[in-house]
Amino acid sequence: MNSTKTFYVTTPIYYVNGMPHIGHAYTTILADVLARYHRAQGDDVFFLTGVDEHGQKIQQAAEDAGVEPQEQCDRMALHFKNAWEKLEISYDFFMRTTADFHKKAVQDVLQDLWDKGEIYEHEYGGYYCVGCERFYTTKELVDGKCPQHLKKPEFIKEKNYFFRMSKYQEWLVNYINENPGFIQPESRKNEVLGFLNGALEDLCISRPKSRLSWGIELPFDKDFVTYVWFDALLNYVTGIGYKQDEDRFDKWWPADYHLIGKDIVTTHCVYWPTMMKAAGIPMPKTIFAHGWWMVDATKMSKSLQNIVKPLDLVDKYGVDPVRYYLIRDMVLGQDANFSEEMFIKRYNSDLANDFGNLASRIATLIRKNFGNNIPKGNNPGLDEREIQTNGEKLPKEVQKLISEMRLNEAIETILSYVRSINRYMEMKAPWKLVKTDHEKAGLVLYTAAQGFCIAAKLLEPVMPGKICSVLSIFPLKSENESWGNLISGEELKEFQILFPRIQAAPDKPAPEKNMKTDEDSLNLISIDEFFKAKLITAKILEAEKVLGTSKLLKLQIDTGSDTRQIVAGIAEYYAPEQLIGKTIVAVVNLQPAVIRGIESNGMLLAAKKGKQLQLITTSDSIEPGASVG
Ligand code: ME8
Repeated sequence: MNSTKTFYVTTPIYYVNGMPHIGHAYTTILADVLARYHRAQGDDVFFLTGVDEHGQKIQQAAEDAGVEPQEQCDRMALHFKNAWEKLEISYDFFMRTTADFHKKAVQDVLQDLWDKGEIYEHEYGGYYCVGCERFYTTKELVDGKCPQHLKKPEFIKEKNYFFRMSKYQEWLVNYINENPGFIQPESRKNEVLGFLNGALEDLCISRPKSRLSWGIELPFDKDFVTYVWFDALLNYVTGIGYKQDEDRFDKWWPADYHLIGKDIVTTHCVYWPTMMKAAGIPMPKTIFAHGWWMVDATKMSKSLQNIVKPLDLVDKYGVDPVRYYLIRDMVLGQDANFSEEMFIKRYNSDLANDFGNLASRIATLIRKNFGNNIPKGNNPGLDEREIQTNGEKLPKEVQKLISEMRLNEAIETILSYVRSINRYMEMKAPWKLVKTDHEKAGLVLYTAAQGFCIAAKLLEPVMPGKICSVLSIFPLKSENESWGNLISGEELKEFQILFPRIQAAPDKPAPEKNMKTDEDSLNLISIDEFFKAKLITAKILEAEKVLGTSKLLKLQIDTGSDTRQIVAGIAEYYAPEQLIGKTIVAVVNLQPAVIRGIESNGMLLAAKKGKQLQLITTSDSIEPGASVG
C-alpha cells in the first residue's frame, strides 16, 4: 500500500553522562514500535533519537573521566548507538547536539529571537540545581530542595540572557485547552495546567562561560553559552532540516509524537511550546509523557545507581522478549515496576507457552502428517469461520488501540487471539483427527497456521527479529496480515523452537533431580493421582552429551504433537547414537526444569536396579503420541 501520509516520532535526546539504561531503552523501543507499525501501514516515517551533549553534567562527567568533553560525547554517543543497534532500533537519524549543523541552526534561532526582542539581558539571582541544570523558583522547591534530586540548590547571582516566556502564558493555557490531544495523557495535561495557574517567569537561556564553557556560544555575546535545554529542545526541528532545508523540514513537521518520560514534562510542555511560538514554528501534534520504570518502588536513574542495564538482559534472554516485556507490561502513562521475575513469568506464559508452543505444534503436525506441505483449508465449518472472522478483524482492532497509545492492550488483544487458536487446536485435536479424517485435520492445521501468521505479523513491530524468522518458514503470498495469504501445497521450512522456556527463579538453577531408585520408599497413591501424569510414546530424534557432565544427555523427542527437549540422566548407560529412532515412554506434563542451564520439558521412563538401567521402549509400529497407561 502506498500512501503519502507522514509520521514523525521523536525520543528525548539522552544525556551522555552515563550508560543507557532500561528507562532510555523503553522510550526508544516505544518510538521504534510506533515507527514500525506506521511503516507497516505504508506511512512515510521519520524516527529521530540521539544524545544531548552540552551543559554542566557533561562537562562534569568529562572532568571525572579525565577527558575532553568532546571525547566524552564521542565515546558515549557510540555506547548509545551500539545499544540501539542491539535493541534493533530502526531510527532514521541519530541526533548529536555537537554537530555543526545543529549548533549553527540554534545560533540562527537565538539571533532571530534577539533581533525580535524576545530575548533580553538581565542581572538575576536564583536557585540553581546542577543536576537539573536549571534555576528553580522558590514555589517549585519542596522544603527548599529540588524535587527531582532532593538536594538544596545553590543561590546564584549573575548577568544572564532571558527569553520572554511569561508573555506566552495566556496563549499557552488557551492552546492546551483548545487542543486536548496536545499533551497526553490527560493527567500530564492537568499537571501542566496546574503549573500554569501560577505566574510564569521568563526563562534564563544563557550560562556565563566563566561558570560553564561547554555549550553553544550565544551569537550576540561570546562570553556566554546557551542553556542546555534551549539547545536540546531545538533538536526536534534541527534534526529534520530547520534553518537548513525548508522542504525537508516542511515534509516532516509538525511532529506526530514527542515521546518523553514524565520527568521532563515542564521543559517539553512549557518551555518548548513557548519557544516555538516565539520562533514562529507550528506546534507538534502530541507530546506524550509515559511513566517511570521503577525498581522496588523507586525510580531508576543514573544518580540513584539502581539501574537495570538493557544489554545485560538482552544478552541473557534475547532482544525480542525484552522488547515484548517492556511494551506489554507498561500501561502508557502509568509507572511500572521492573522485575526479572515478572519478566520471566511474562516470557513463559505469553511467549513460550501461548505463542511459541502454537507455532511448534503447527509445524510438527504439518511435518509429520502432511509431508511438510501446508494442507488445504477447504470446507471451513463454524469454528474455522470464527477463527477467520476474528483474524480478519484483528489488524483494525490493533491499529485502533495503537492510535490511542494503548500498546499493552494491543498486544494483549493479539495474544488473546493466539490463545483462542490454542483452544481451537485442543478442541479439534488434529493429532488424533488425522487418523480418521486426514482432510479435516488439514483444515484445522491450515486454519491454525493462517491465524498464527496474522497474529505473528501484528507482533512484528514489537519483536522484529523472531517474527521475521518464524514468518519466513511459512509460504505466504504477501507481506501483509490478510486471511488467505498462506499458500496450501507449498512447503513449510525448517522450524526452530522460538522461545525455550526459562526456569522460574532467575539465576537459581533448579535442583538436578535424580531418577527415582528402588531404594525409594513406596508410598501408596490413588488411581487418580497416577493418571495425573500424562505418559505417552515418543520418538527420539536427536541425542547429544551435555558438556561438563558424565551423566546427562540432551534429547529432542517427537511427542506426536510437538518436538521438545528433555534432559535425561542416562549418559552412563547409552551412547547418544544408540538412542536415535527409539520409541520411548515419556511423561509430558511435568513442569519444565532447567538442568545445568538446559531446559528440560518432560522425563523419560527407565527401569533401574543396582548398576543396570534400561529405557522403557515400545515397538516402532506404535506412533509417537500414543497414550500409555
Ligand atoms: O532528560 N523509566 O535526558 P536523560 C522510564 N537530555 N523512562 C525513563 C526512566 C525510567 N526510570 N529514566 C529515564 C534528559 N527515562 C534530557 C532530555 S530532550 C530535548 C532532552 C527516559 O538522559 C525518559 O524518556 O535524563 C526520560 O524522559 C529520559 O529517559 C530522560 O533521559
